[in-house]
Amino acid sequence: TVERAEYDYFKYHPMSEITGWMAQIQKENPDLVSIMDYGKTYEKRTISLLKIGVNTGEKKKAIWMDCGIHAREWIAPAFCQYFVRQILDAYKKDPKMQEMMKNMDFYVTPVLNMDGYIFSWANDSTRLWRKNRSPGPAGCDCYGTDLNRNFDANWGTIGVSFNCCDQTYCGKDAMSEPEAQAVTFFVGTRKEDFLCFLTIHSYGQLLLLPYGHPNFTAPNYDELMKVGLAAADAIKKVHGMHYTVGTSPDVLYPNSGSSRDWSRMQGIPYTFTFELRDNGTYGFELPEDQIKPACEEAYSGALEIITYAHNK
Ligand code: ING
Ligand code: ZN
Repeated sequence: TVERAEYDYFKYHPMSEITGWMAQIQKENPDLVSIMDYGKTYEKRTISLLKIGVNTGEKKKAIWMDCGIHAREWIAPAFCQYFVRQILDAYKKDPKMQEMMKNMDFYVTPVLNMDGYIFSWANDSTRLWRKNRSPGPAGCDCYGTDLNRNFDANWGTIGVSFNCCDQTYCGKDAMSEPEAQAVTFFVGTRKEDFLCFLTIHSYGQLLLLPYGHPNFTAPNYDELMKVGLAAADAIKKVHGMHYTVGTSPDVLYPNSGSSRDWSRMQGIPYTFTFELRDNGTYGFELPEDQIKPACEEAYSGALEIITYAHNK
């Protein structure tokens, strides 16, 4: 047999390697992991997720995690991969993870905005690409819609741009983009199952809760704050890093059309945006030697939220 080089979780990987990694994880864990294709990008790439859990034959609760909705935030796909490895490893020895994987399925999308991610790998001048790669409307020569402004959650009302050249261009209509449609359809058709919707970004070291629109307050705002603060405490214990918890208007600025707001409006109770390291020293170009600590602390925070949701 040919010895396969071990996957390096502490380097950034191009899309082709991440796709290969997904296949490898499925092959190595056939009883726990399956790959589901649930949409196409603008450039017709297949969007896939890993479904991870024990096949009990019963109806199960579910956890959503997506990474890489913004192309340049490379630590996010690295985190999704680390997260998958950690829960599969924990399953082997940790009775709590065994219990959680019996009761819940984890749906993890390592790279949602695949076209943008590939573009950000193309050369130095495209490294900081954020949006997807769909062309603008007639008369506008720029490319890309901000997928985290394109969801059907008070779409186009605040914290967005209607200029297709801007970083926060919200698209022609709510849900105009195939990547946003894919998440909407997949999660929307199973919304009663999902306890958590975790969407992973960088940077800023924040745990953001709904809503991004300042006129609306989540019905469980107090509980979300409590859980978010517990997650920030868990994060701090790992490497001493400080994460700020709150809604985006309270912490930074308001926005509309985010996937987190949409998922909360669908009735999913525990919805958070993670903004991973750092605080701006390196920004989107977080050095590879910080991948490990960034993932370790974020794993601890995510697990705090997931465990709370499971036990509730
Ligand atoms: N931040 C997210 C964005 O979509 C966000 C979330 C929204 C943060 C509003 C703060 C205020 O802009 C990044 N980094 O993408
Ligand atoms: Zn982002």
